[in-house]
Amino acid sequence: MTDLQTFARDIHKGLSAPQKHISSKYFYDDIGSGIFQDIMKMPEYYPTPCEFEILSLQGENIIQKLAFNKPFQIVEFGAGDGIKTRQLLKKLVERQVDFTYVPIDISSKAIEELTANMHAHLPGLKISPMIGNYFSMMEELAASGVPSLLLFLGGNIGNYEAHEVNSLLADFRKCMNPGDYLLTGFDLQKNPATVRCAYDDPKGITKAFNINLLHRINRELGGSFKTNQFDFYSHYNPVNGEVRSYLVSLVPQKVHVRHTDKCYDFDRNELIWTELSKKYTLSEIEEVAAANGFRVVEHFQDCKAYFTDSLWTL
Ligand code: AVI
Repeated sequence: MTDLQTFARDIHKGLSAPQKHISSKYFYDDIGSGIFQDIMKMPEYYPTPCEFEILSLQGENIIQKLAFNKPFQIVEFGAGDGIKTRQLLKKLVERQVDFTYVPIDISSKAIEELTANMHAHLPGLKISPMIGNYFSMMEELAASGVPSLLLFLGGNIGNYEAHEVNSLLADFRKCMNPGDYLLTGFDLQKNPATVRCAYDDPKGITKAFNINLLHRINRELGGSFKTNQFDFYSHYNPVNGEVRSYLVSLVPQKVHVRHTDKCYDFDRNELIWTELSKKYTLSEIEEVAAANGFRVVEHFQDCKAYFTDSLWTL
């Protein structure tokens, strides 16, 4: 199945379900990735500066916990622009540690820019990029047998539902050997007002990020969405730590998608669920680690304790 066929199948499934939904993984076409870069620059979107602080100020402490006794690799899933990761890599390059950085990203454009950037800022870095989806790369990595630190940063794990977290971690485990490490970024529960503002910004950048899903369906699948007939709504539930985001149909309407040759009916105020952004407590993180066969080495938090990069081992 081509990527376009998979997209069409998922959209059809999501828009014909009783609770309509579109997976947040479809946010990230070139335009959506650009909007996400803008989100990361918003003053309200605290996760980016918090993780930057952790990797800049605590990079040495993280490195000290790694007990590799031969050359190793640092494999980053969903590497993006790599600016935060560079803070950690810089420390290793300065210490002349023998390692290779293996960024993996689905976007060849992102990988090209990242590689050029890393070469410019860290000329001594050995880098061996991979383009593709994580899962097809995992088998290759598992077979290499090179000691590894896996990075899954940015709080991306928060976009996975509980059962998906378990299968993601099972996949990570499959490409790890005893003594390997996994460093995962988790956004932590905090004052609910702080979380709410990060996902409901006054300039409407997060709204544009969500509306782009509809533009994307129009562009790639021949959809007939009138995007001004949809609004955006996000809600943080501080009891379970879940931000849930939705598109809201402002009028009763029918939308046709040429590629699936189907019509979808929307009631007034009907929702399309687009994203889960789960905020964790430290004890939930420990439970998730233990339930999936990992041992927590340490949580590295920013000074406000808004975010943690948690280091686990097998
Ligand atoms: C990529 N991910 C961790 C972001 C988040 O915070 O859930 C995506 C995002 N959605 C809205 N703002 C940012």
